[in-house]
Amino acid sequence: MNRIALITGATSGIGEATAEVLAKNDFDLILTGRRKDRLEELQKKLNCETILLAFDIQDKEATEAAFISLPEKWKNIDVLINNAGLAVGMETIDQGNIDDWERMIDTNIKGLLYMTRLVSPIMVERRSGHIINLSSIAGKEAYAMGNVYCATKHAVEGLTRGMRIDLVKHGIKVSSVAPGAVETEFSMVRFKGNKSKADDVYKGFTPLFANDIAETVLFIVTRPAHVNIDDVLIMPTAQALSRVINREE
Ligand code: 8X3
Repeated sequence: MNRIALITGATSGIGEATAEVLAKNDFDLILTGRRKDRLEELQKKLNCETILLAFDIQDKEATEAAFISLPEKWKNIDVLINNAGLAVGMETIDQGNIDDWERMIDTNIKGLLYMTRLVSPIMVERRSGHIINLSSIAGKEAYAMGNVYCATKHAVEGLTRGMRIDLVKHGIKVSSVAPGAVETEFSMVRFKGNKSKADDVYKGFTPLFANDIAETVLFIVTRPAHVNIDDVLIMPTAQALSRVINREE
């Protein structure tokens, strides 16, 4: 029988690539995201059983309603991948846009908590499960104008450690994956659709691609029962720190 994975933010980037990789490796998938059309497009490409849940993870009631709507057997989630996350805006702290801050905090921290609060009690009851939180190099260091985004990813790191402590006695694994620069829609969102600014982020070096992270997730979820990968920091070869990049190409 296939294992069930729930992936938040499956409409693009790392979430979408992870869906594609897990679908080929004996998982059935619950895919969540705001954009229903994107979820449906993805579903067509996958050769596994899928359930689509379109809602905004910033909305606590909508998140709860979506989860409750799952058929009972689908609530037995083996792997929860808390992937939904975003960066919006890049300003110094004195100039920051408070709406942008709230969007990052509500998605990256509160959304992750809402989903975890719904899924983890069933894992506890079943004494089995694996939660993977998508962190970032921004969860390990701060950089200029990254302030609130970096803070949200530091929170993800702190929550990962806390969850692991709370859940260890129930046999539940908790892992975090922190990528450096991954070429996805991430920078288009951060720069609010400014394509040239977004393209500049990945200019002159080979960044990671979403599939690199998806394969890392696959490795994490296919370890034997007695092995947990606590923490992965995965960087492009050309990137030593978030702002130390060898742009030579
Ligand atoms: C995305 C990587 O370096 O832009 O999480 O913060 S970075």
